[in-house]
Amino acid sequence: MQEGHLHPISRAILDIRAIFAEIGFEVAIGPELETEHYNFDALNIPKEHPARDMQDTFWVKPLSARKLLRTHTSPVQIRYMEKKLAAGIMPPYRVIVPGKVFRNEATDATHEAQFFQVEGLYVDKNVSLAHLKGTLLYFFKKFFGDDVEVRFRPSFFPFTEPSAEVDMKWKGKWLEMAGSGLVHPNVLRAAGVPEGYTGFAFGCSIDRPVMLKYGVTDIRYFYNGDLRLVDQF
Ligand code: 2U9
Repeated sequence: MQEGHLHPISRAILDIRAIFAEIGFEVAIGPELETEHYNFDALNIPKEHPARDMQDTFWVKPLSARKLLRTHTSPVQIRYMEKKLAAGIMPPYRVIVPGKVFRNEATDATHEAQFFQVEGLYVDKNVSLAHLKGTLLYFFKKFFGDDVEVRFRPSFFPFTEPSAEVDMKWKGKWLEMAGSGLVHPNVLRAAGVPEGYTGFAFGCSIDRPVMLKYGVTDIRYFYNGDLRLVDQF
């Protein structure tokens, strides 16, 4: 008998939701068609930043409307915080946002113009890098197995300060897995969060961990509709 199967990315999103639910994170979703304000301005990304170029971002016509296909799921966390505050709900906020994102770039075995991300946000009083590191170690252990290690390398993102790349040691190799940091005060301010709160955030592709975990060698297999991929899961 022919049986239906979940797409491996859908399977992974269910797994990720369950892992974060155990530590009190809720799930938010939001639009794939975004405004320049939510995708860039509210995230402290400068007007002249190269990510805003036509070469990196799919701008939607008419260009004067300043609408685009979101390049990350971060605008959803901005919308989430605004909605909570408008309802009079103060932090703590714990939320993950899994969803599709778009980048205007050439494709190859490890790059696609569409892929999935999961981002996380925790806002509270006295949030530190220790909370961030503990949360990501917990996540990678649950997703890949108990023997993984994580390490942080200093980095830069406009929306976090300080920022760190997150590497995971898996099967003896260090792999770059995520970006992260403490939420930039400008970002919390733009969302309307009162003084006295801090937060951490991270962003991780979903495609890459799924490729690693199941040995998928080309990201494009996820999007070409060939059921020989899905039938293996
Ligand atoms: C808010 C504040 C901060 C989310 C973050 C990254 C670092 C990051 C990349 C990982 C691989 C994107 O899929 S990828 O190419 N992401 O490096 N993302 S911090 O920071 C936020 C999000 C929302 C309100």
